[in-house]
Amino acid sequence: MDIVFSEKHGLQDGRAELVNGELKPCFEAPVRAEMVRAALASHDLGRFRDPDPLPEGALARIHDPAFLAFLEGAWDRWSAAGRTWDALPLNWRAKGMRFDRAPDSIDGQLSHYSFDAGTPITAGTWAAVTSSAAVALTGAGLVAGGAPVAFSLCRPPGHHAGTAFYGGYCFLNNAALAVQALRDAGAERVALLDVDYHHGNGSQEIFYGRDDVLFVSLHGDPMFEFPFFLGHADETGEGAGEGFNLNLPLPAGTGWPDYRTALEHGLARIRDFAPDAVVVSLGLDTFKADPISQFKLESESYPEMGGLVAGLGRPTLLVMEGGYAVDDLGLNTARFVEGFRQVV
Ligand code: OKP
Ligand code: ZN
Repeated sequence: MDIVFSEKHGLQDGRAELVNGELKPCFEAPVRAEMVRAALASHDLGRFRDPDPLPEGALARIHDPAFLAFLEGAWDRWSAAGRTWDALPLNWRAKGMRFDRAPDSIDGQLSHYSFDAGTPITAGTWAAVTSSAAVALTGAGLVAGGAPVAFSLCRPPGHHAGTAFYGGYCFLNNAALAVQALRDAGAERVALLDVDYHHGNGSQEIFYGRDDVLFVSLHGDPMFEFPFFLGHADETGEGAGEGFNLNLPLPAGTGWPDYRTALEHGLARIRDFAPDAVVVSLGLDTFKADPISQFKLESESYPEMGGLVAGLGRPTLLVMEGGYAVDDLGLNTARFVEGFRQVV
């Protein structure tokens, strides 16, 4: 198995996010990817390779050009305004305020394009997120070229980023870019299975009206968990996409037996869809010791999860998303991959 990885992930190293009303060190830190890299290497789970350069126009297959231009220029505009800390937004719209035009100022645009205060833009953000996207697209190319499985060790993660918004530690939607690249390479139907603890609201928004991409997500119920405003079971798709979005929200405290039941339900829907390829948004923040999450999966759950996903028997790209219990993140990721590879 090829493992695509870039050192450039380290260029995203935000100082702080708002947690319980205090500015705290970012959970989404470079050490995460280093732990995963070390564990995949020590378990001998594949060959590491660098990403290919981003193809011209690849990001615009998913993201709005004005949003991309904003992300690319945001740090320079912020620092030109004399700010030295990370760029964070300070306010958002409520009902009755306008969505139909973007403000001109950097502060206004940070608010316009974001949905949380946990996703700092730094001097290295654009380089890191474009590198993370390249990691995903290179993995998609490997799977499109016939690999049964590939691992894109993306960081920063991507599943909260939408067509024209960032948030939840995500800027560009790596998994969605990979799905689109597989479609563009000839796959007629692609399933996107999101097992990160948080609902992949960006992925859902991107594919909500489409019947060529099935989105299936298991996550903490948005009644209690971030991102709060999307991820309910009654969101089933719209227009041509009706029936091609499956949300499986689960209660706080969910352990492996109930998780497995829900996963088997999601996998049955994917089998029924008969995709030519599968992309997995692989978050390991369902782990019992995750500091920001409330599921109770054990390390031993992950080989079984990997095996169940591999049982789909489709070419599969594994795309790294969340997981913040850094001491266990590498091992849990390696265990998922080991379980997967016992089947494939
Ligand atoms: C990104 B991914 C913690 C607040 C957390 C953002 C969570 C983003 C998770 N007190 N807010 O889905 O792992
Ligand atoms: Zn998550």
